[in-house]
Amino acid sequence: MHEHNRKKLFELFQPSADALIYLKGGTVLHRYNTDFEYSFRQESNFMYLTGVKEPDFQLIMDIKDQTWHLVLPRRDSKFAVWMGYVHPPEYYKETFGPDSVLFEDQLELVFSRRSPETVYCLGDETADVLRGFNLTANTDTLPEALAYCRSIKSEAELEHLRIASKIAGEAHIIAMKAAGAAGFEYEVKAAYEYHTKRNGLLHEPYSGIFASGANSAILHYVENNRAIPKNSHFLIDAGTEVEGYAADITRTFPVSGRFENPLSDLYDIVLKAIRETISGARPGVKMEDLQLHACRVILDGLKGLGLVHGRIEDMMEINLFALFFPHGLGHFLGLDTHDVGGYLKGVEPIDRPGLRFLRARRTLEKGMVITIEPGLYMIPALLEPAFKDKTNKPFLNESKLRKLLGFGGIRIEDNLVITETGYENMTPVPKSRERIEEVMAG
Ligand SMILES: [Mn+2]
Repeated sequence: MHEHNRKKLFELFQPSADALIYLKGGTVLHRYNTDFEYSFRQESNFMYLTGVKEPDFQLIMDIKDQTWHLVLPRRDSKFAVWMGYVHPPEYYKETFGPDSVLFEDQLELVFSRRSPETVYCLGDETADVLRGFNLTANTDTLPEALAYCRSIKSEAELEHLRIASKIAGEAHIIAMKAAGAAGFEYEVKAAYEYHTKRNGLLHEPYSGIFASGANSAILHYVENNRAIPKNSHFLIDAGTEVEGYAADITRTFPVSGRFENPLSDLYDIVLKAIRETISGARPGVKMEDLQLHACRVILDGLKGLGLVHGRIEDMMEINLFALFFPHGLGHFLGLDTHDVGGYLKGVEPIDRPGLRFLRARRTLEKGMVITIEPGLYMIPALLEPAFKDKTNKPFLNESKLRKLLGFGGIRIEDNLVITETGYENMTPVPKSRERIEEVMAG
């Protein structure tokens, strides 16, 4: 897989150009200035090109002769005492198959002997290191080249993404079932993580959201520490990571296991929005058009419930949807949860409420992996000012909406691979009310 990835990157450069690619892998992070270490997770570009999961490695790819070289940290016996191992260079040569391995203190020698015209790197920090060696560093090309490579997934990458989605999906079902007997949100999180971690998946691709009741309308609620109100509903937005590749799934369900109003009616609106946008996903379609469609479905649904009134087109015109669905419809998914490549160079976010948070403004192509995640929220911080705003006010049924101010929100999120003719949905968690009730009933 990583050999394929390196080849893909090499192919973007003029062969035989007198140039190198130079990347630094991740280092261990500490909590403030203490010796507490966060568990190490490799930097995604480095992971993509090497598969090395240890800190303090570096990579040189030589465009001239299409070779690659792994740069090892110099580790002493003290490291072996504290960390339990010091592998010999041969271990890395055999495991990862580079054309050569060298130690970091040999880097200067290698650079001066090779003395290329250009070295492509990712950022200013690395560029400074290179300039220290009297080399010409280029920071413009490589980020874009890697984003281009990473935005279309290979079959091997898709396999990891499928497994991540499968296990995260199982964890969602387990957590749903645990919610009924749980007193606090973190108990549901613990049930979720018990499943991912016992499958050996020790990294979270993002801080999961385990939100009950009104907290489900807090878009980045990560405290996950409040008591679950009786008869409330619950929103779980959580994934897992397989060989660095992420799943990112959201489900919303009643804690009791039985859908009742107002949850049922509002839920069906979001369900319709996700079903219709998913079925519209195929090569040639723009993410922003899918989002606009979801916005229409949501407004139409709210109108059906008498929560808003007027012509849908007029509501679209004033972006009324963004009061209820203020975030983007989805994003690329891969080694990062919000994966690279969502915007091509020169493309800016749409300057429109809601849509400006769309993280992938691309025309879909085969091999892209995206999330689709429409939501519907009752957010007092948005609705209170809207009740007083002369543009929004005429469309809102204030008395009905006021009754829902403490309701919270609903989001449903699946992970899709774009295929030749449409999509493959990797997310194996039920979405319909009936199926969720069945699953929760055991
Ligand atoms: Mn997401």
